[in-house]
Amino acid sequence: SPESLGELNLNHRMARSLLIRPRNSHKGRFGSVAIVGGNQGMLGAALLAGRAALSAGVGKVWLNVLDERLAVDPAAPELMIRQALSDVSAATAVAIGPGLGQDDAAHKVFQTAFDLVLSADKTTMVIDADALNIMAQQAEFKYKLQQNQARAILTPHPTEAARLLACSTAEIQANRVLAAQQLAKAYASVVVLKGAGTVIAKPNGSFRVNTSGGSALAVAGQGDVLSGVIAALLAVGVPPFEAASLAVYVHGLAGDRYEQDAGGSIGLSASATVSLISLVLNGW
Ligand code: NPW
Ligand code: AMP
Ligand code: MG
Repeated sequence: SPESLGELNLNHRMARSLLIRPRNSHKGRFGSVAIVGGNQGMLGAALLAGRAALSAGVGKVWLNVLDERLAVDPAAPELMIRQALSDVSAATAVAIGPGLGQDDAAHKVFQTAFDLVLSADKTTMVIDADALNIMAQQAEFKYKLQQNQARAILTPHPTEAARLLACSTAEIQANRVLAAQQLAKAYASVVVLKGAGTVIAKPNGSFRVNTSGGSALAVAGQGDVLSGVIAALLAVGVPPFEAASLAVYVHGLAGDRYEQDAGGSIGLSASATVSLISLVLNGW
């Protein structure tokens, strides 16, 4: 039976408590995130994910990007921008895919980051966007996730889920819970099937359906923001199913807060959502 995600439950409160900052805390206490992506024309996706991870409270963030023309993000100079193939195994959590692209370089970058995460005992990864599209083309990644259980969270939108299951987007939407459960089992990973009523599923079939968030979130870059928030929660030590569901819930609340303040659902940008993430997390 489904667990509704309409309100904060005890697990969320425990997860959120990991983000509370004791008086003597230092940045090392809050983990680190590496974002892998940002190919030509889609560097913004990596910047959004990185800024979102900072807004969610992680200690430090590296951006491994394919488009190396930007040395610093002027809006978030705390982001550490480096070459896409740089070693991610020192990060506590890695989000691979925002703006990654699907060219040969993107394939090599995905393979490298994926293998480094699996080789590092304590690192977990979010697999999103073009990293999912690459996984849909090459079965080896699925086999490796089956051999290394519970190391990844997959965050497909309905069309990415359709590519992974080799079916149509309409078929995914016709039974979203089943689709999320099938993917979670096949990839031995937590799956976040996005879109109105996001489904968060575990390999054993248990799942939650999110009730926060509305059509204000139906704009470019929101998925990239969500990836950064999930990675941040993983990095501070929240277990994967809780990290995924709390991040989805908080991201939705940010959208709801915008709709309340703006009096409608028009005009929320992914960048503005980044700032709302910390407001929502602080506001509980
Ligand atoms: P339609 O239009 O209905 O037929 P793609 P992408 C469908 C990066 N980005 N319910 C919908 O299909 C990403 O990180 C970079 C139903 C839609 O047209 C990726 O790396 C940005 N259908 C890369 O771009 C900002 C839904 O999927 C199609 C659905 C490609 O990612 C933008 C698009 O899917 C972007 O994030 C739903 N809820 N949601 C940047 N600023 O740098 C989606 N669809 O072809 O996988 O393209 O999602 O844009
Ligand atoms: P992406 O398609 O990867 O950019 O992801 C879009 C993000 O916005 C996901 O987290 C979706 O769940 C969320 N989103 C988009 N449209 C809606 C909607 N109508 N209601 C709730 N959430 C949405
Ligand atoms: Mg996306």
